[in-house]
Amino acid sequence: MTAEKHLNASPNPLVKAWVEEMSSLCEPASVYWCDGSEEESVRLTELAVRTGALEPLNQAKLPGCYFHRSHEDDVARTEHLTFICTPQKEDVGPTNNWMEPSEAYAKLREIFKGSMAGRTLYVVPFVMGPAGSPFSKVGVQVTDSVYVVLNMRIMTRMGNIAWQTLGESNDFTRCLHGLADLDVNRRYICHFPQDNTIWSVGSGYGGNALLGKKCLALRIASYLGKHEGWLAEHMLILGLEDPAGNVTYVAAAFPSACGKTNLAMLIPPESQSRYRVWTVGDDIAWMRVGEDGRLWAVNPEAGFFGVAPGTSYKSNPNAMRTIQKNSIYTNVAKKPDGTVWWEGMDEEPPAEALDWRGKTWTPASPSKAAHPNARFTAPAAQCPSISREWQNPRGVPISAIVFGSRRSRLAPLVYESKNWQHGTFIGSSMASETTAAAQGPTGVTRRDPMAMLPFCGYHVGDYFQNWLTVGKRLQHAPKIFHVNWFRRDQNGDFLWPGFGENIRVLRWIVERTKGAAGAVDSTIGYLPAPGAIDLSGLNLPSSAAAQLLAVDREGWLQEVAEIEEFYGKIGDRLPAALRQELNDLKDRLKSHE
Ligand code: SAT
Ligand code: MN
Repeated sequence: MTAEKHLNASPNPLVKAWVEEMSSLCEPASVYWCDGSEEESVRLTELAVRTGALEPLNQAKLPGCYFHRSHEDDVARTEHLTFICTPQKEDVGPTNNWMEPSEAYAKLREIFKGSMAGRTLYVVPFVMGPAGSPFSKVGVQVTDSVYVVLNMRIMTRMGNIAWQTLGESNDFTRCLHGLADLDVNRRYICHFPQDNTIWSVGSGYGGNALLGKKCLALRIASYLGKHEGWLAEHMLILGLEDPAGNVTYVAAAFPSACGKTNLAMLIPPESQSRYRVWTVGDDIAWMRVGEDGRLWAVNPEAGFFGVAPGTSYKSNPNAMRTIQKNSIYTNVAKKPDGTVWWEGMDEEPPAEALDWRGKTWTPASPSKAAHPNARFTAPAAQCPSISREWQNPRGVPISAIVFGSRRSRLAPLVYESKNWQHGTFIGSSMASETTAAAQGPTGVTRRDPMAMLPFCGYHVGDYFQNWLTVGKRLQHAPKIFHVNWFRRDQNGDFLWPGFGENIRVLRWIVERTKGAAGAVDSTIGYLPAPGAIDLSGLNLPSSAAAQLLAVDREGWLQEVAEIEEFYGKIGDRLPAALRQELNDLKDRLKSHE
């Protein structure tokens, strides 16, 4: 593994020059160019085991599976340490942290300087998007974390395919990542959209470190999408197959840890078994206007980085089956037999285990065995419900877009927007309760437009405008919906059973896109007509059904006031059309006294 041996791995002189520059900054002992081969994966996994970055799990029960424990204060994305670096502060808008690019480069250069002494710098070439797709983008990540390399190998198309895709072009995202001393006070995740560059230091975790994911496929890609006329969204993509065998594609945005993976892999209950859900993606959608005037989507990723706690054979059997082999488990609990456990796995808690910190845990322990944001990394191809179309370079045509939030009150189970502009308004003004996917308090309601609050790489007002502009180019625009599985009753219990039963709501959504299924007009949009959602066999009390679809006028007027406050922060880059939608909503609510 000498620098010499691998320096010719990329035929692209621009890549070579950039890697040399990064290497002279970080001063690693050696440079290793990844080729993405199976043989390489075996070798790097062995190395990771030798150095302690990975522990092998029980290879008879979980073949090819490994376990990783991250640093105790490096277990989730750190939004307050994430920056968009543009020359003008105004360009990042009110929802992003800003740093001036030369200041950011200087600050991070200080931390990177010599930080890889005695270590290996891995060059990880990768493609986001299916091979040969016009959607796809190339990135090159250099990193000193072998755990990151092995995760990138699952999450992206990694290796020589990237050099073939890139050719002699300069069109690649330059991703520099280093663990440095994992000091939270020297942790920065900086994006330089104008330079197509990402520098991340001081974290080895998920969205902070796997730079193809949130950093490239959302923050940088959303900026590219603005300039190139497409959408990069925090959305799952699924196909719903009806009993006649027709598949309708739906893209759905939910904030992190709100059930995107579960919805994307849904298995209908027995009573709905004539329907089937096919998984195209569980986290990110890149969407373009096709020549046919429809919206086409690809999943830029090749794997799932899913939340483990709560995942069980009951809540998500497809995910459980996906992660039985060739997967990396991060911050879960480890059982004495070398298998894994987490809260909500729906299996007897082990009498004794090692918790995510590596300490002995028993069911009597006051703390959780797995970190609430513990994760699995698994190849998408292993998913039993993976769609036949998931690697189609053309993508899949989207008939419905769904915005989903986690709200104990107010937002009904489902409603439909009147048109693209109204749907954009609904997405732009959505709010959700925070989860363990990001550091900070959980359960706090915050505006999270299109579930992109932490991921929009430029001014949120311009982002809304891009939605409206893309919509104008769509001759056959998808219908836009809002869902909320998380509404609670006065006792704090969930009103809706969720999980597999969500198929009933998906069916209504898909039927609406075909002009079927009944709806009634309301002040906030179209609600399902009584009986339009199939509730047979659910045993849902009729009061729950009514509560799920209730529009609480007082609550919505309060909501309007909060949206006004949020819109106020956006300032004059807020599209006038959205302000108009807000005023119209307010008028409708007021006139219904
Ligand atoms: O840590 S990640 O950003 O990759 C996962 C998530 O928060 O959605
Ligand atoms: Mn996500």
